This record gives sequence, C-alpha cells and structure tokens, in this order.
Amino acid sequence: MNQKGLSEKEVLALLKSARQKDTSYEKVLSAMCTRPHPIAMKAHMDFLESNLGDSGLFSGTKELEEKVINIMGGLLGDPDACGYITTGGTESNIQALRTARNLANKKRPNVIVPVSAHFSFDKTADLLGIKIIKAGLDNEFKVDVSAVENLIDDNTIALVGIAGSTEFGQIDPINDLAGLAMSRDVFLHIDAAFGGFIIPFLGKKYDFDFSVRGVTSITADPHKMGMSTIPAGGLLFREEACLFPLEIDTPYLTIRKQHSLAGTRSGGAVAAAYAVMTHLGREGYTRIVDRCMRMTKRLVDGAGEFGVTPLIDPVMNIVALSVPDLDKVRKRLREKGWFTSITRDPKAMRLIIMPHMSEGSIDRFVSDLGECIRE
Ligand code: 0PR
Repeated sequence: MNQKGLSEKEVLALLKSARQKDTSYEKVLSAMCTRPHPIAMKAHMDFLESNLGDSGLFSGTKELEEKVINIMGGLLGDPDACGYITTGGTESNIQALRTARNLANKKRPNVIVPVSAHFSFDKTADLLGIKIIKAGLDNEFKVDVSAVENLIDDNTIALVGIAGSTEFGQIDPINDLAGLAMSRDVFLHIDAAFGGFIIPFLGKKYDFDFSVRGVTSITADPHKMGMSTIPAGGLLFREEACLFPLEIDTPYLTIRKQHSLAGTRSGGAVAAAYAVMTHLGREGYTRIVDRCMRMTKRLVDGAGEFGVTPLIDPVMNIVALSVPDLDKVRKRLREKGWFTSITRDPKAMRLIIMPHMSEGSIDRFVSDLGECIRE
C-alpha cells in the first residue's frame, strides 16, 4: 500500500485507465450478463451501505428483498414461494442442493443432473460431498428422461432440470422430471439462472416452474436477463420448510438466524432488482425479450444465407451455430473485435444475443462471420 494517500483526481485517473481496458459490451456475444438497466444502477448506488447480512439494521432493504422474492414467485408459478437474493446462480445451486442433502440425510448422497448442467454443480458436489451423476441428452439437447430414470438409486436425493441451458438455451422436459421426482420422493431443483427472466415472456407456454407439481426449488438470476446489477441471483423454494436446513444461529447479530451462504450481503443489488422489476413490469420484460428474440432470428436468418445453420431452432436468445473450421473462424472474428463462445459437445459456435446488442451490430456480426468463413 502507498504510504501517502493519492488525491481523488489521481485515484479516479487510475480507475479510468483500468476501466478503459475492460471490454464494452457492443461486440460481446459470449456473455450472459449485460449492461444493467439505468434504474437498477441508480437504486444500487442509493443502497451501497446496506448489508442484508445483518438485516435487522436494514429493515427497509429487507422488505424490498421480500417483495423481490414475491415478484419472482409470481413470475415463476407460485406467489407464495419463499427464498432470498443470492450472489448468483452458483450460490443458488449450492444452497438448493444443500437443502436437499440436509433433508435427505443419506450417507452417500447423489444428485442426477443433465450433462448440459452448468459447472456450478461440479463446485456444489465438491463442497457438499455429494456425487453428481450426469445424464445424457436427446437429439434436441434436452435431458433424456429415461437415462435419468435408469441412474436413480437408493442414494439419489435430488434431480436437476435446466430451463435455459448455458450452452444451448434448451429447456429440459420438466413435467417428466417432476413425475419421476415425485414417484421416487426426491427433490427437483430447476436451474433457470438464465431462463427465469426469459421463459415467462416468450409468449409460448413452457412448463418449467412451480406451476409443475414436484418442482421444489428454482434458481433465477436478476443479474442475467433480469437486467439488474451484479451480484443478484435468486433462490426460491415452494415450501418455507426448505429454508430451515440452511439456517445457522447468529447470536450476536440483530437477527437470530441466517440462511444465506454469504454473510455480508449487498442491499444495493436487492434494491436494484426491486427497482428494475417494478419499473419494467411484465410489459417491459416482454419488450426486451421480444427484441432479443427478433435479433436472434435476424442472426440465424443472416447466417443461413451462407449455409451456416443452428444445431437446434433457438428456444431463447442463445444460438449454437454449426460453423466450419470453428477455431480459425473464431480467431478471425476475435481479430475483428467479436467475443464468441463454444459449446462442448458437439462443438459449435455459441452466441448469446443479450439486450446490449442492436440490429445494426447483429448485421455487422453476420457480415464479419461470412467474411471470416470465406477467408
Ligand atoms: N446456471 C446456469 C444455467 C448458468 O448459465 C450459470 C452461469 C450459472 C448457473 C451460474 O451463475 P453465476 O455465474 O451467476 O454464479 N452462466 C454463465 C457462464 O458461466 C455466466 C456468465 C456470465 C458467463 C457472464 C460469462 C459472462 O460474461 O457461462
């Protein structure tokens, strides 16, 4: 640490030069985060000192958190759902399976997840001492329910379904998984970290949330398509009893118990989530999702003109494109400033069309993609 403090001007100049090295989102097609809505940024700033880890001191922010959970519950099929705002999808997935593990009380617990599950489940397994068993997918990249059924054994404590898979944006057959979970009396956790703020606004009905009997918990993240600030994930349970196995006594706080994994927690992120959700409402989110889906179609149609097709018709604003010479093409695109990503199996170009894109930038990307393939 420097001995003598720098002036505000000097510090801000240092920050500015660091910030200039960051990528601005214009050419980023690989991220599930985006520029937060302006009202979310404003709300976050107003609550910077609020700490939900000691929520007795911040009862106003705590009320906002309850309202956010209530709004999200309404969006996800159960206005009476309970839960809390986490640091993101990873914490939500860890905590959901921690509840399942603590409720089941098995010596060698296992959880069956689709192979398309996010790597946060591998972290979860390591942390919780749970074995993660991966079930294969069908030809549309949805989990193969008969494979899941065959993998269930006496030590299985939970099944995981994904509503908006990280690589393909696919939605697993949650109804079938729920039937299986209920018949075997195991927990069913839905990872809708990405899809939670898209699927309800797609204008097509998908059964993926608490409206499906047998779904016990859901991850849905305000800091992805919820347009809110980082860090804000959502963890919702159908039953309040699911929060009890997470509770820890906190005798010297203003609250007696805490069920979050994080101790000190951002009140700013919660205020931001409340602000953007109430400001946009269902209509606002529908407009955002419509726009992303129109841009997704524009990209797919454009790529189709030079023979490049998606592995599946995009369900949401994630496209896996079958591109020849993938590594070379991605490298050339990178030289033109574009950030793209990949799917693992089969290997394809993975593109996420977030709200920070525009029709113009999609057209420029398609034209650069065509050029990079022809080169
Ligand atoms: N579940 C699903 C389905 C996810 O896609 C992700 C993250 C998580 C859980 C974990 O969420 P947190 O990262 O909030 O803990 N999916 C993206 C990924 O890892 C996140 C991401 C965001 C990646 C922005 C890149 C980026 O620039 O690929």
